Amino acid sequence: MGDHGYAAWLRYEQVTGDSMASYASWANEMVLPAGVPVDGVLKTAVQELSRGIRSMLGTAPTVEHEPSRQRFIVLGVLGGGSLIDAAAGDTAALSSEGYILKTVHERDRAYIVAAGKSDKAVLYAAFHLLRLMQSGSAIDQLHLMESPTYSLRMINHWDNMDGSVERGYSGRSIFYENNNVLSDSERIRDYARLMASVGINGIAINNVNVHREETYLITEKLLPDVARIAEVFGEYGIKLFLSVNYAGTIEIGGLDTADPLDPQVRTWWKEKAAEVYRYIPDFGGFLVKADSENRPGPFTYGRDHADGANMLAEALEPYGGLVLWRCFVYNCHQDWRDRSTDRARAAYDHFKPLDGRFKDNVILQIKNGPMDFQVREPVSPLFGAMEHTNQMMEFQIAQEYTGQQKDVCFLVPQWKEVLNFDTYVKGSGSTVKEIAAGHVHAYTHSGITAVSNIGNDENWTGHHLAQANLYGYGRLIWNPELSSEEIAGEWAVQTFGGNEKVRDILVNFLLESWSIYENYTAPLGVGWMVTPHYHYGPDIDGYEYSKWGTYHFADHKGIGVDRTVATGTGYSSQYMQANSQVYDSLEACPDELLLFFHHVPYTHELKSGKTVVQHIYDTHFAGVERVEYWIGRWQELEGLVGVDRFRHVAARLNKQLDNAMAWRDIVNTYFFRKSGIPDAHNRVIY
Ligand code: GCW
Repeated sequence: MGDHGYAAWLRYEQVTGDSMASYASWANEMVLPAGVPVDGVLKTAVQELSRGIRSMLGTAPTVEHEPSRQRFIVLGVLGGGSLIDAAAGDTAALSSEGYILKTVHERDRAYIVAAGKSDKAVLYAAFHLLRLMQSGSAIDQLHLMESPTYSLRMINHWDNMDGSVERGYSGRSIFYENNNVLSDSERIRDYARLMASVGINGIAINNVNVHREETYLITEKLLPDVARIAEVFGEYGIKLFLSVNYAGTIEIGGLDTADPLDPQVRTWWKEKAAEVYRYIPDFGGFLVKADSENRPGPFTYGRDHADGANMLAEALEPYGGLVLWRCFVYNCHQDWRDRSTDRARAAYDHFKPLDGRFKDNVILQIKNGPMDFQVREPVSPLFGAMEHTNQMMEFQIAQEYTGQQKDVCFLVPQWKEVLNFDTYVKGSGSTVKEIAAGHVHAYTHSGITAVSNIGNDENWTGHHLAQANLYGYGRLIWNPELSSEEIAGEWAVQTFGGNEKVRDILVNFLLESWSIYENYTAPLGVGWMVTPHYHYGPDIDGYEYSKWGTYHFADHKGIGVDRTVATGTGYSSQYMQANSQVYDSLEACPDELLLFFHHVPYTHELKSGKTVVQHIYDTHFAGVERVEYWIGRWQELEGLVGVDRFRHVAARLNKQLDNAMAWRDIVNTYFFRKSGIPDAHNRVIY
């Protein structure tokens, strides 16, 4: 089974060579402080550590209260026993999910302490120790202290109860089938393990588009099943969240309104919250898509988003529950003839004026870009712009617009660019990374979430290499200082073994893959040249005359969206001055975002010295060439990676090549026909 990728990065293959003897010397015995009940997440930590060690070394450690050997591992909660406390030192800086990993050498014995501030932290410590062993790192001089940077580290599933997954590219849902909840599925436990191993602590298990059947998830009809999933998640330190239907009162509550100020509506939600917490005492909260893409919301009643969110927040407040209120709100019935409406402006225009009006247990969930998870977008100007309102970032691990897990596109470098973006909302250093951590504004809750890329395909993510995005997302939001290269390297070694050549090829391919994908698809930040609805292959004008607010305005002279203050939609003014003046200026605007902010002639010269149209030709030829190059490099791995995974990736790379060629030829031909300007290098354009 392992060879088909089910184990993902938790393969725990037999360790050989020098490390084997060293690891075995420590891992024969696990000491747990006496008098501490080993249940819940702590029990999971013990089980996971034993399981990993057994798999890597052949025997599981014995579990003792008193050490009987000269070398051993101590596992437990800080403050929970003399061995731990003697080793711990000053741990005041650790958060409640933080831990230490420390090797202690005494005169006649030595031991590794894996200890955390809470049971959950102990589980994270156990997974960290296993990760070190799985990647062949030395463990005899450990001196590590770790706390996650973000308190909410979430995943959102767009799974429907009929078993389909909206924007899913890896099979069907692991949570539902035929409108039933698959509450007894082992696979859900295996998924929880994978997620806990990279520090995920909250998962919303149903699509933000809540249809009829899913509306019942918060009722007694389905809560017993949902509670069973919550229990499994709970054993791995993960809180369960549900997406709710804003119009629940009408659809299943027997009321004729969803007005957030209506007392009956408020009472209904309070009753629902009470019911949910009766079944799931540590329930995380509600995720809400309201007044967005035809979903119901408070606008119908002349109310605003603060009214809607606060009504739900009031219901969850007594239990410590959260409302994750999405800001993906825009006019999806726009007339393309109307040049005054700019979808990119919408989130900021809707939400910024509401700053300070949301309750403390509401968090606004904001997509990383102002449009919608394109291969390249600027960072949403709403992020950080509301000093008195909790916010969290929403990424998309699912590769909706980035190759749909047929093409390789490692997104960690993209997410890092977003996190490192300086918003200047409180002067320089106000990066997205710091805002999401609650370090810039004093948020009561904040963090990062992302749309999942998994399904019931045996390898979880469709493409084996798409597992790197899932792994990388978790690692990055635990510690955003990790480099893309470190993350890719960790993943490659754990997933494909320690062979250096395999690691190098995987890491270098992953690191280049986003730029390759960008090269052969929509140029210079303009986005949206995809097949409508499906969002995979090229269709340059597919969204050009549609209602979705997604236009590139290409004509025979030029292309791009004028979002400047002087002559365009003024979107650029939503940024702080340090950024808006850069974006607003044709000279200063970075090349990769040029067409997002400016409409320019094809002959406009980029910073690179090329004209726009020549850049389009060059990048599209280059993109295809690099796919061909990596197909060749992958072939070098035959015999070095398992045959099934080797073939699977090889087959997907061939599909990627077809896709890249289709993009190259259609994009190049389109712009050649529009502009009449030939390629400076006379390559084939149709
Ligand atoms: O990008 C769009 C997707 C929709 C999705 C929506 C959203 C869940 O194409 O499928 O709906 O974003 O984020 O709400």
